Amino acid sequence: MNIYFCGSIRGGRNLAATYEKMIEMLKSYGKVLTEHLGSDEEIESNDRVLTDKEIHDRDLQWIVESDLLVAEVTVPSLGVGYEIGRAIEMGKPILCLFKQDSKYTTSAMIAGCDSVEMRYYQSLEDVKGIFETFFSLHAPHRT
Ligand code: 6IA
Repeated sequence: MNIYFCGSIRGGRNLAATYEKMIEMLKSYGKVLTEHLGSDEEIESNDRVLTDKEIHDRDLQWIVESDLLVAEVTVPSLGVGYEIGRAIEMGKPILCLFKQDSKYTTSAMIAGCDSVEMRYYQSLEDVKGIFETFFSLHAPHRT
């Protein structure tokens, strides 16, 4: 099971620590192709060696290779919105997570989209339950 995790980079790193914890949780369900998203150091070293085009083309190829996409959408990010749109076109199952009581509001284009499962959470304990439900539906035979 290949999992593509999306989280804001240039949109703002306010929830980077949360991404890191989500990625750790996701690893029990499969291979997280975008493990670097939880680590500022890895993103920076990535950025030093890859051009924007190389990042775009590599990430898009990973979306093609993924079985599903999990996106933390609280911090607004053009890149995350773009990845969700491309994954919708590819027919991938998509789970979007939004942190309740944050200073942000979700885009209507994500919250109102029938092709994504939009879930709101307060704690990582909530996220755990959300992942269990989502993966039991989309990856019921995992080991
Ligand atoms: O627009 P954003 O930068 O917030 O878009 C974030 C999303 O696009 C993430 O879900 C990533 O999958 C992807 N992405 C954008 N930039 C990068 C990147 N380097 N490395 C890997 N994935 C990326 C940019 C480094 C940055 C510190 C300038």
